[in-house]
Amino acid sequence: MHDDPQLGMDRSIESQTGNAAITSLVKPIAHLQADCLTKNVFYQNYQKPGIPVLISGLVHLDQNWSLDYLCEWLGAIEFPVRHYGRQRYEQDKRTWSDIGSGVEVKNMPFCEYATLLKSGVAHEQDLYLGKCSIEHTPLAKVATFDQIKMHLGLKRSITAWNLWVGLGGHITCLHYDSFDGTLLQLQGSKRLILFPPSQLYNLYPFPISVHLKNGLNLRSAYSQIYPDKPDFHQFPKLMQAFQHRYEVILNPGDVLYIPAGWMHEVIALGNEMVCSVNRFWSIQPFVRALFCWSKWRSHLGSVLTAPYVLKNLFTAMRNGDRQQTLGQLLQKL
Ligand SMILES: O=C(O)CCC(=O)C(=O)O
Repeated sequence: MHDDPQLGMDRSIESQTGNAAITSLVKPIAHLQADCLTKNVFYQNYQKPGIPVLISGLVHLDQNWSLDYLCEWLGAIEFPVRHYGRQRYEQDKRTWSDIGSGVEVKNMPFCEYATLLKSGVAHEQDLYLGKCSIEHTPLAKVATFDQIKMHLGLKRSITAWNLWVGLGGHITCLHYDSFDGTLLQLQGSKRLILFPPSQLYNLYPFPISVHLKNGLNLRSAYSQIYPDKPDFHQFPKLMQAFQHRYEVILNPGDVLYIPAGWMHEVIALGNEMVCSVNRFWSIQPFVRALFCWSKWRSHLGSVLTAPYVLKNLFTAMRNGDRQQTLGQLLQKL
């Protein structure tokens, strides 16, 4: 199974490390128009070997997915908004105690979040509405994202469609998922940096033992490095990973297929609201799932959360706030 395709013209980038500039290549992701992509071509060339592909023209967005439009549909519905805080990006990630869905969240109606986006508070505090299911919202009725499932012949979804809303400048840090994903851009643009599964250990993922101490707050699926400001002294194996660095820009209507195990960092571009939806799918064919070490590694990490989860539940039961603790745990899953 090859997971590092030569898909087009490479571009070189320079990174500064101490006094030396390191030149490495950036590889483009394959980019196809939906009408050139049959189910069979998608399966044989991308899904079966587990190779990302950018597809344009698959979804026709007949409205502007502006903040006002989202407010019309979601206004009073409460969502957990993640509070990342800007200062964390100045720190060494090895000092972090939470990441991704493990960070502190505040539940608020969508319209309140929209006000924070407009006032600049969301930018100052790096607030992000990440991976929120739209299944039980009115948006599920208007959104016709299932064209993606039909066109690509995807089977067995693991999640419903999830909403991601934030401001340009927000970064979803380098991580991999245990399932295949389809990310559809609705408003604004995103830049993604990707690395194939073969580079997992050259990207310094948090060890799975972090789950013993931090439960689901810190995730072993995340990398400890910053791909846009790499520190080759602290993380020397990164030089090898950078020979396998891919980049792609997602614009409204574009769909990116991200196979399980591919590390990806997602950077929202511009200064305005940026919005996408994604959905996770079981890995097909089964043989790719079987040999997807990243997936097994994540499952092992989840098993290691057990002592932390039990300890917290036990404490919550003693303090009488079992329901709140259970709710918080479920939100992190
Ligand atoms: O859009 C984002 O911020 C993150 C999306 C993502 O990580 C994914 O689709 O797998």
